[in-house]
Amino acid sequence: MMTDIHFMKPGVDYKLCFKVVVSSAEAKFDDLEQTSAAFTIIERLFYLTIDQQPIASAGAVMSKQPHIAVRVVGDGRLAYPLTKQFYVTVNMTSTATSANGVAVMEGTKNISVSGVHANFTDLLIRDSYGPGFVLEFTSNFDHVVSTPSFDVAFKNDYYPVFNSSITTLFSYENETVNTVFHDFDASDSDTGLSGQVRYYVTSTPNTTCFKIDSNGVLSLNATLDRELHDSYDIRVVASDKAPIPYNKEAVINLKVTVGDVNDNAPLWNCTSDKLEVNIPETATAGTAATNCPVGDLDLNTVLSYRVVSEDDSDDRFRMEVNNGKIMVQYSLDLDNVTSA
Ligand SMILES: [Ca+2]
Ligand SMILES: [Ca+2]
Ligand SMILES: [Ca+2]
Ligand SMILES: [Ca+2]
Repeated sequence: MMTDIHFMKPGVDYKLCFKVVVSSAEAKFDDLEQTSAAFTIIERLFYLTIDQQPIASAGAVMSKQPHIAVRVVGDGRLAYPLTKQFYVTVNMTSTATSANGVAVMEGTKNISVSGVHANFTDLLIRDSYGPGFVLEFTSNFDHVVSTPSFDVAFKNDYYPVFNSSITTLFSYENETVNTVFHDFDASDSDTGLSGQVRYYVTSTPNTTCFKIDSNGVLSLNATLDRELHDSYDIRVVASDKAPIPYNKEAVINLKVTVGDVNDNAPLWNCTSDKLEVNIPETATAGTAATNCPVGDLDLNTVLSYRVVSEDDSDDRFRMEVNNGKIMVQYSLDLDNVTSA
């Protein structure tokens, strides 16, 4: 089976003649000859395809240059051999909404087809970035093909890098606003906006207690209250200044522990500041008349109790210093007072 026969010129009444040729003529092969029916060779029609789509960052030679191929209408095969010289010219259109200027394409925009390929090598788009770029390729025989709309990125090769790996911070509650926690520093190897770093901080639970300035100094923005939150998970982010979504970020996750300060007065666990109790006169000495302990929101609180004033001339009650219970000290039976 022959697989690579081709015809250089169109025409009619072509025939293919096949016969056996042997090195030493022998009469028995003389009649092994066959001629095909007449057929017509029509002119090949061509079209262009984009075999490599461009990938571009603004201001830099495209990291992937467009590669164009000439193919045959019908079976789509590469158009080997081309008998005429082909050229391909590229033009750009842009509807980029985030463009920061008028899009300009530079580089060699008209190249000759080598074999069946036109591979651009030095195209670059500058002064604009964002989605909505289209390249249109036209041959000198008016074949046209266009890329899908594509995105020109803002050139940004490197992520910011923090120079510290701190993971925990501590602060007592009630520290004054602007108290500094840490001075972060991050660097970025790009040039221009892509190499400049800004900082921001977020926290869980969400709070505005932390702030970070343009130099990376993390400090207190509002007073902490350990009784509200005793720790925070915070993210310190260094982002370069390339426009979103082309910016790159580095993150440090920190646990902030809030230390306790004795900033709460004890509170009776009662609903009012006046407590009335009824004690049967049969209550014996050592019975607790009340048990209304005190709570304190602060940590590790040691409480002591004392009576400030009393109307108990018979000394029938006493308060326990360590737990605040008011105990019956003598029998309340007025007819039979005995010592406890
Ligand atoms: Ca960068
Ligand atoms: Ca507090
Ligand atoms: Ca406290
Ligand atoms: Ca306290």
